Amino acid sequence: MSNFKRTLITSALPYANGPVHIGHLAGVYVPADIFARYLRLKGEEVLFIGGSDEHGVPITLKAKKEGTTPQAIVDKYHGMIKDSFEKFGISFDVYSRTSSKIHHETASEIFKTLYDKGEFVEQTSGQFYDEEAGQFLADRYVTGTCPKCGFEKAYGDQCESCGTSLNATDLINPKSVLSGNVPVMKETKHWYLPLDKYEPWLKEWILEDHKEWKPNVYGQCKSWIDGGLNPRAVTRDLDWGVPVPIEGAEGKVLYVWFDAPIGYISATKELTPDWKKYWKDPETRLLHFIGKDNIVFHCIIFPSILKAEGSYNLPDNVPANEFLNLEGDKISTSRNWAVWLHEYLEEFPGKEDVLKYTLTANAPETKDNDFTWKDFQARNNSELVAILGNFVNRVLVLTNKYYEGVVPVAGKLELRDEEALATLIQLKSEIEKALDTFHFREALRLTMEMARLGNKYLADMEPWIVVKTNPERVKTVMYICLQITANLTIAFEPFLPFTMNKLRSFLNLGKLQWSELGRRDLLKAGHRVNTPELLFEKIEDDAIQRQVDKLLATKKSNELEQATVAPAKPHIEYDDFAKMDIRTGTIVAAEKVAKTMKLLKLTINTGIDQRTVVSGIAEHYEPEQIVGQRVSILVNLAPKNLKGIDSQGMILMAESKEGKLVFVEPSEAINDGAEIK
Ligand code: B3M
Ligand code: ZN
Repeated sequence: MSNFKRTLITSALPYANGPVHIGHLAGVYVPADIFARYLRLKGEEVLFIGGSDEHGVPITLKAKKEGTTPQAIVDKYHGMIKDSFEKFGISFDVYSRTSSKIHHETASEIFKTLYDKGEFVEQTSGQFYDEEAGQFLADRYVTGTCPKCGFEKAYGDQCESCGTSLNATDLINPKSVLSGNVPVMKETKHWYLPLDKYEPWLKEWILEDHKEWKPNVYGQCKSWIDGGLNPRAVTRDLDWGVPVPIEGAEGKVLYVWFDAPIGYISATKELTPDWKKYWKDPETRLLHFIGKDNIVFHCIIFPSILKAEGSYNLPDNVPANEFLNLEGDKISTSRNWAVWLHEYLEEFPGKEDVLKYTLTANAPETKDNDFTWKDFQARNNSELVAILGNFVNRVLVLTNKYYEGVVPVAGKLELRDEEALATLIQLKSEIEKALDTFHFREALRLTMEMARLGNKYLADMEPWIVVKTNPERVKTVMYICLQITANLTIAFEPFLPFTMNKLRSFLNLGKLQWSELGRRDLLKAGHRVNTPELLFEKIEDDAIQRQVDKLLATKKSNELEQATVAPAKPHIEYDDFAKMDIRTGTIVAAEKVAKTMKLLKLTINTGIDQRTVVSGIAEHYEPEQIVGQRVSILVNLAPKNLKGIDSQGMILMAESKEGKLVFVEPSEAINDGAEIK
């Protein structure tokens, strides 16, 4: 970290309108936590900042939907998110929230400074307004058809189907979410940050000076900048948020993306009176851990705000991740397609580190990745249990068995011993290199190599055999194994903190520093270790099946919900309708049509006559089941020959949500032959 004295790590502030899921964890919190723990282990000065993002339209909409206040919504989810992060072991130095007083003050102050410096452009423009609700319709308060892809439920700020970012006025057939009415246009004044003005500076600062940023981050920035930047409104007509702190702005609040990143500053203020050191001393390195959908806000908009303000540090790096999918499908809160952290913690108690491990081993660092329960099970059973757990367990069991738990004195080292110890040092430098450049997957893989090395060394040395002929040699072997084990407590500490705590207690060892990694004397001869328990438990098939079943049930219920009513067909004239002769009737006989799956031959009493109709309902009804069934029948449909049978008409069927065809049944009071008109 060359020129820096300390590091300030921020992690995206999750919206407090729902719980946190594995996508959030893999994208942001797990890597940020690993990095924070790593730096602490190195003895560096570091702060790790988190908090809830409690403003924005999704929160007000959720409150409306649940018939409560936005404050009640954020109180509920902030508490829930904070609690599950804590139990999961995300080691924030502070977890704050943007509805706090200190945040309102900080955000207002920064807005005011920019306003006073004349950094904003004031502009009056037409915005959608709901006359019935008496309210301007910001962002997600308007839905309509996406002009790009035709998706009918696009929001006023974005189409979730094709990802295009939109203005409400771009939508086709816009509708107010509040009343369902077509909104009207009304003039309103807002303040804009003229991003175009920052373009030359951004070009230099990012495209020239930060070529080392991850390709996905750099690439997104480049395409935004190359596409040309436009002034961006930083205020909204809304009654939930930080009030715009100037006269003539009543009923307006700061745009959530103006205030949310300032939340990092407020949280630091909440934590320490020394906050300026972390934000204004150029010797502090600022890092933003985020997901890819937040790149533009953290790399372009927030830095422009800070630049305009003038006294803050800019991020040195923004190691954003791509997205994690779940069992091949995009994670979605609204479709409940997610593994929720609070549920995981309840269903897999004591297995926090297993999830961290899986999410890191499979982290979406360079491309979107998939989480599957099968992979989760395999990572646990064939890596954590079979490699790390197995090695540690064998070493401790043998130490107890041969030496009553006392670390033996090593004899002269052989080449194999020296090689193993040298590999530790080699791996250490590779792990450091990976961690320093935010390659957490690779860092974890290399760390696991250390455990593999121990496993292999132990298997090759076969102390359980050698002990019979050369017990002196076994002392050396076990000494080396114990040193490798002690080294693992350091190397795995950033990744598996709960487990390493446990391992240290088995070893009777305090927490060591990163600088001690690679040493061959972490456990001195004569030191006593404890009898071990298992470090990891096998995860059985039924536990995995329960999770898979849970997702299947979600999928099923989504499908049912999504089977929406088909849209109305275009208008027809009455005369078109009047041409149809639809009657009430009764099925008097039914039989299968030979050599077909779908067709039944029905004899129907239409009141006019008895006639034959071939109908495609054989997959839904057995013939004997429907004799006597009342039906509606179109009697003047031109006859048609189907499989050699003359079909004279068509019975009307309706399709249920589940896809079953059901009869359109006239009421009992009506005789066969009545006209339906
Ligand atoms: N709450 C968006 C998100 O959760 C937003 C992040 C704010 S970071 C300052 O994706
Ligand atoms: Zn679209």
